[in-house]
Amino acid sequence: MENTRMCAELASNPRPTMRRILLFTLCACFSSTAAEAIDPATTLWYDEPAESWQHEALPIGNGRIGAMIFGGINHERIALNEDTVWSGEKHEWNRENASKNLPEIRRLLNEGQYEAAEKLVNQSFTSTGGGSRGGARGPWGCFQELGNLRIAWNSNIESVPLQDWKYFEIDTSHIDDHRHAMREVREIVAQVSQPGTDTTGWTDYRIVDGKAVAGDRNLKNNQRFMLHCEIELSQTQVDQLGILNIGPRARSGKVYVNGNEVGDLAGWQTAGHDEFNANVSQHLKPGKNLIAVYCSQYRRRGQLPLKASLGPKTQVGSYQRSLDIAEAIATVRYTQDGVTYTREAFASAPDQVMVFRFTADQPGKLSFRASLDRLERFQTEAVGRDSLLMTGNTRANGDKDGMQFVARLQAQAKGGKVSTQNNQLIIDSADEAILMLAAGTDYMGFAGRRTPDPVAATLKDIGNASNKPYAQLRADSIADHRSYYDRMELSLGNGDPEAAGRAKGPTDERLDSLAAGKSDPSLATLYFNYGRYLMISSSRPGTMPANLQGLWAEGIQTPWNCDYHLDVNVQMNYWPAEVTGLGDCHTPLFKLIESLQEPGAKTAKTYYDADGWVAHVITNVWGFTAPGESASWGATATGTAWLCDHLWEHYEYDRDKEYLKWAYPIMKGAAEFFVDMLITDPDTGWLVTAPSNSPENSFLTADGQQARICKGPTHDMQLLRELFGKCIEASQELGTDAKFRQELIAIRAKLAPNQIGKHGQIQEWLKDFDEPEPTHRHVSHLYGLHPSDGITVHGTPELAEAARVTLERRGDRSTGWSMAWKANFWARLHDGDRARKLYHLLITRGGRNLLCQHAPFQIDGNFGGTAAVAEMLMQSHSDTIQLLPALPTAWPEGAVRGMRARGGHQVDFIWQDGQVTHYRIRSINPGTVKLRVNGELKTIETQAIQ
Ligand code: FUC
Repeated sequence: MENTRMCAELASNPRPTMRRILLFTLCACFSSTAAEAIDPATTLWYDEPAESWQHEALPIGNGRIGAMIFGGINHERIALNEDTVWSGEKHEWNRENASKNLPEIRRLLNEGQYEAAEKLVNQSFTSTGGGSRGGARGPWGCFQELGNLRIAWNSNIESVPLQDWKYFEIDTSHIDDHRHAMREVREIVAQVSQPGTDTTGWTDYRIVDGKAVAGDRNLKNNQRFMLHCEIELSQTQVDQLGILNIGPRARSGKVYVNGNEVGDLAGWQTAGHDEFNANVSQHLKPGKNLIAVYCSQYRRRGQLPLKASLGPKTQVGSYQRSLDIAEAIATVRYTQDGVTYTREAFASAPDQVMVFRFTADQPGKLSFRASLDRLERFQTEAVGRDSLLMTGNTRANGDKDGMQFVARLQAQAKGGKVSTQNNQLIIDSADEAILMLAAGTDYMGFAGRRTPDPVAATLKDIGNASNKPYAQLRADSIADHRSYYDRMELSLGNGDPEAAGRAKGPTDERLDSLAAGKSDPSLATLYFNYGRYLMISSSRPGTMPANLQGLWAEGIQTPWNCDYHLDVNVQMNYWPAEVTGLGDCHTPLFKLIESLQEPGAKTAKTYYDADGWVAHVITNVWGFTAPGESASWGATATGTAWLCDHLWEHYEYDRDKEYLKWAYPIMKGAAEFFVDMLITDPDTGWLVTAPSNSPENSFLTADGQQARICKGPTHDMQLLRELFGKCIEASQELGTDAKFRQELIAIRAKLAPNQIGKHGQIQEWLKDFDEPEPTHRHVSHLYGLHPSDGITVHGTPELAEAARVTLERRGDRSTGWSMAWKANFWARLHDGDRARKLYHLLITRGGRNLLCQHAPFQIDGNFGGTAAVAEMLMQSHSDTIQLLPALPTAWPEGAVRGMRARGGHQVDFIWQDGQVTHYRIRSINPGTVKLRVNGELKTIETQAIQ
């Protein structure tokens, strides 16, 4: 239990009076949750299975391999991932001789001809080969699913396959008026989903064994279809059947049974699974039944649904699906026909396998089939009597084979029998069954497993793991996870008795209550803890860095290729790492940064004829560093400076000079690039970047041009002040590069400063342009407020006030990550209540599984949310530790153990009635620190960390 652990740790390390007071009070703070079976601050749970991968399924991961667990009763889908499964390949994206166009682009910018400059950038200064636009099918590539482990439970009742369909295309292309076309579609759908519909003129469409054998055709963009299937059911079938399954490729649309709408085929831009399962038993009747599906396509091509069946309805009780984030174990439990079934799942880092255990409280009750599949390009074969091997290749470019991927599954059973049949594993009448899954690819890039033979590597993994008893695998996995997770602890209390009561409910009900304005401080703690859980699960030393969805992806074409965006997203992923004690989980990002130097040096030469190295807005696992394919967003070159801030921050928290010796040359190379790239703005004499964008935003000039390409946006200048400043500090720390340091000091002084614009806001561009979209999601010109510290409440109050105006003008509601960033901004402005408001918006507008929704699912907001709570409770920028700088009034009491502060400190503190009552600061190098606490600024001596 939370309090016991915290007390035990403190007790094992006796200290003078302050320590005893802390010990006593921390125990009191955490005692109210001690007796609960489910800790509401560390457990997500639900009373029904998940249907949606991105909104409901629960993630597990060991940093490298992971899964999303649905907890289906008759059919369980476990969506699998491995962190290197990428399509694409190495490619030359730099545009030859691009730098020849630089003088003209800059001339146009200097003359205020922004539209013309943008046109020229589009023609001559973007990446070649379509850049990221080719997605999963081009060389740029895309992170994608490994596949699915599917478990089908045996049932005495036969499913009815739905094989004979008819379809027709709804053609509204002759109607010019969009609204009229939509109305017509709705009318047609309403008519033909009714029983008794005339289907003359419809085309036959027959599916056998999951394949269309007649009427097969692809959906094109924006085509709309109706599908119809008639089935005759007996009274017995109506009594026993009821779960309608349709999938996996329908993208979006609706499903009707006998004229009743029974649900949506949800989808966004991925060609994902989104299998539709719904209990339709109340709509079935003896005799003829009509099932109708309306399908429409959002952006990408897909196919008509290929699998459809009507399965047995299930009588289950006491269903519970949960994820314990302190132990990293997912559990599904339910009772069926008097038997209680329990499934446990975890991704073990020490053993490099995912483990799934199935038990029942009566012998011989476990009978199921397990299979491995993927949306494309795979084969699954049985190996021996107890294993399956799925192999395939992603696409390198078009149909050419790319990297090889492997998933290997092995079954063990107590009692009963394990066999293979039709490339499936059959578990028959077992008392207990364990499935182990190993995975890998032959990607040999900057991180990941790096094996040329993933078939052999996975065989070894399974061999090693299967020699360990389950209890040992489980205990080792928990101990390993806890070695990260337990480094920090937070309590925001449980709130009043009503709030504490609500906190006992399922997570989705807690979300509804929070959205209705009811307080639940332990849900705020849960979301904070979940960010740490997701970090430990998706980014560990040696793994790939967490991408846009961490480690989890569904389908082949994933949103934004699930890549690394360098203009906020990948950085936000790592905001909570250092402060919450997970500095080693930060290191995969450093390997990515290191790997960009070589391709980035080529890009620096080709585009800017500059030394050093540079990357722009996006990168992938193939070393992409060129500008993005469109001038509207692709020209920002300071993503590299932002990445280097992370290199420095790691040093700030750890004070490890050996590490700094490794990191400094990378930072220096980034700075050298900007030294060459900067130009003097003829109007002001300031040094500015050109060309650039204020990330992804556009502006209106006084003469009515709408443009995005500019010079010296505030964001760039804040970043460069910081990069140069950190290089100056680092070279001093290392006693090196005195000459370069002097050069940087001189250049830094000439960088365009922060300016306050006509609304009293921080000006976003060098000139005070108007914004066509004042509520744009990016708030890049407040980089100086957070994560940087160029703008602070105490140091630059006027700029802090201007930052507040900027935030008011931007508004609160936005994409997931944008709200997370705003929570951090408000914390830096010391407005705890506003920060909490943004944090709650982020939580309540996310998935039921607490995954942040951009939408779609994008993990940066989860990490940004965790970082925001840390910023509300403790800040350590500008050489001062501040306790409770932005405490929301709704969190009047709480406790923190093990938060990290810049300078190499660990901070514990307790507060009551909004006032810090106890604190303790321990340091790697004990000495004096400046501390702001309860409105007082003082200098204190710190203790050594033991
Ligand atoms: C940037 C953002 C988008 C999105 C994408 C992945 O382009 O502007 O909102 O988060 O990254």
